[in-house]
Amino acid sequence: MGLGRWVVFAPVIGLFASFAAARPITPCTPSQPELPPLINATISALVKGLQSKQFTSVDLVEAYIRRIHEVNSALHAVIEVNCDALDLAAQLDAERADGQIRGPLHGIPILIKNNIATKDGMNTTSGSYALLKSTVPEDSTIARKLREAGAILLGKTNLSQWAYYRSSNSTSGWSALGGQTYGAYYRDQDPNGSSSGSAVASSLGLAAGSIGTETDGSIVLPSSWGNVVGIKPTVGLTSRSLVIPISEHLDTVGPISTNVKDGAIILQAIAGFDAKDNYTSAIPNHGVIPDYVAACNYYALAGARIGIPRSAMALRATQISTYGPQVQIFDKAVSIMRDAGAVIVENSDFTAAAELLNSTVEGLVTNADFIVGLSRYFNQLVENPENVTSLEDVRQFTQSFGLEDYPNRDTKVWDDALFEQRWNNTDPRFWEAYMELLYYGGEGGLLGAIERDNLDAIIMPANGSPIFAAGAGAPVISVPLGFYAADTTVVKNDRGMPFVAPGIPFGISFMGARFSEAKLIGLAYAYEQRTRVRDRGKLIIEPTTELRDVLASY
Ligand SMILES: *[C@@H]1O[C@H](CO)[C@@H](O)[C@H](O)[C@H]1NC(C)=O
Ligand SMILES: *[C@@H]1O[C@H](CO)[C@@H](O)[C@H](O)[C@H]1NC(C)=O
Ligand SMILES: *[C@@H]1O[C@H](CO)[C@@H](O)[C@H](O)[C@H]1NC(C)=O
Ligand SMILES: *[C@@H]1O[C@H](CO)[C@@H](O)[C@H](O)[C@H]1NC(C)=O
Ligand SMILES: *[C@@H]1O[C@H](CO)[C@@H](O)[C@H](O)[C@H]1NC(C)=O
Ligand SMILES: *[C@@H]1O[C@H](CO)[C@@H](O)[C@H](O)[C@H]1NC(C)=O
Ligand SMILES: *[C@@H]1O[C@H](CO)[C@@H](O)[C@H](O)[C@H]1NC(C)=O
Ligand SMILES: *[C@@H]1O[C@H](CO)[C@@H](O)[C@H](O)[C@H]1NC(C)=O
Ligand SMILES: CC(=O)N[C@H]1CO[C@H](CO)[C@@H](O)[C@@H]1O
Repeated sequence: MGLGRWVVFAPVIGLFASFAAARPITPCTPSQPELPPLINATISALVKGLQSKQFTSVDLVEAYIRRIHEVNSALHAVIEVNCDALDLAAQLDAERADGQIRGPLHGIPILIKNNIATKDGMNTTSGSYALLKSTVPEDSTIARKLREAGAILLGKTNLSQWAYYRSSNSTSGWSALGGQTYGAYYRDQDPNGSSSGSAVASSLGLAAGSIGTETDGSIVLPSSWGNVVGIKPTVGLTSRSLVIPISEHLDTVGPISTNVKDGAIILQAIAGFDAKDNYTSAIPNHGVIPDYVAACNYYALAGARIGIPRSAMALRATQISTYGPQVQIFDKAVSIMRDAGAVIVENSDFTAAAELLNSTVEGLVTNADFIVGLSRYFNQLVENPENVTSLEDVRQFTQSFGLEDYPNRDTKVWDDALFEQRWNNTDPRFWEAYMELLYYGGEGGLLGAIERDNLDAIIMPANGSPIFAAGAGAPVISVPLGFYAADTTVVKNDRGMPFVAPGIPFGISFMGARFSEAKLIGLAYAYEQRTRVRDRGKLIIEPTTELRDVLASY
């Protein structure tokens, strides 16, 4: 293929480029475009390379699989590589050669979280042996839409088991089937979670992007810890059909990517009405999805009204280690936004923030939903080797199956739901709790502040932000903000994994009204393009395989 020629010429072009820089002359051979480095290759750069036949989707899959194998024994970000990925890539390459393009992700490899079901050779387990080799009747809607857009489902990412809805003393990013995921910015780094593997995979360019799920923080927080962009969409913008649930009232599915525009491209592909998830009937404008890619506007901050919930941040400062350094860098980001024309509204506060942070209603709602939603998921299985049909069954299995690491990792979340709370979302008490939660996220919180101060968005450090959007099902985008300084004291979790340490990243959250993703994407993009914080991250482990290595091996 023509690509071999490129490999031979590469060093020559390199020399020529430095010569040309010193003395501008017209090159006598047309210069080959550079191959995109996979650590931060944008989807548009990859599409361009595929279109110009610089490389194929088979090459891309090959390169990403090699990258996964380079780091996975250390980081456990990927739980399963799709053994069909190369065949799927060859198929998509053939279609491209025939001029058939399925959609904007044609031939682009994407990793998805292991609680999102696929009907193929891969498992969907939420990291538990209870669901190993279980099968579903069809693809989840998210998987189907990705395939329809042309994406190659490259594999499944590791996660906090059951999306961190099992244990009071486990760790983020641990699952019985996938082991412990680590972050790539510090030795044994706590990746936060629960979409830990998806975030670490995007940190390291193990695919062109990934998919996570969030109930309260599971996209935003691992993205913050991973120096990547996480989009937590409005509950109802993306279908949860055949996604292993926590809570139908809070769960949502969204992209994790190296940059905002790629998140927009992926969100565009997965958003939309789905008859199998009636929350998607809340999508405004008769279900027409805005153009999120066009929303990526460098000037989006000009004239935008952006609120800062200082009193909620002050409450968080009393709860979160080293919030102070995050706020210092946050305040610099605020100046950058002001310089870009944003109208900053200080003290745009969540009036019931203290009550929310002190309340247990969110847990009551999610427990009640979990019991019912989990059974509904199990009932849809075609094959269910362990015959689990209820939370009681899973608890029984988990406590008796050695590799589930019980009691070292307890089942307190389930014990509380089943034996303390003892009611589910069919109980009248559910509505009382849910209405209280809606108040905390609505009038008493994020939505109230947006309404009162006529805001386009609220911003705050990403760490500690998700709870303010969770109850109302509101969207959040986390973008890289900064890194802990070299003299930062290391803080470890109960199992010795550092979550605060020199070089560990943290993000900034853009939070908005329900279905305001297009607006948030614009603001996040304008901020990202002015700061490019991700480029300053210092990985301690990084895969080295590049497209040129794959091309050279033919
Ligand atoms: C699931 O994982 C098991 C064990 O790794 C494997 O044998 C099986 O092929 C995988 N896929 C399905 C759909 O069970
Ligand atoms: C949505 O679907 C659920 C489960 O299928 C059903 O119980 C509920 O009544 C539906 N809600 C609406 C508003 O259609
Ligand atoms: C927090 O909750 C406890 C127990 O419900 C209550 O006693 C206390 O007053 C609450 N504090 C705030 C700040 O709401
Ligand atoms: C939910 O609670 C009702 C009332 O107690 C009960 O009949 C039903 O079986 C419960 N649903 C599940 C899935 O446990
Ligand atoms: C699950 O149920 C099937 C059919 O009843 C049975 O053959 C199988 O042994 C059961 N599996 C377990 C692990 O109990
Ligand atoms: C986790 O909690 C369980 C139940 O309290 C306890 O038996 C176990 O020792 C705890 N694990 C650790 C590592 O503390
Ligand atoms: C993730 O980070 C948040 C801080 O924003 C912290 O409260 C939480 O404990 C972390 N979660 C885990 C499971 O590490
Ligand atoms: C990729 O990272 C390099 C090094 O940090 C940076 O110079 C370049 O602009 C980045 N490219 C993209 C597309 O983000
Ligand atoms: C694809 C892959 O590397 N999977 C690994 C995930 O983690 C488990 C447990 O550590 C390994 O056994 C798998 O091989």
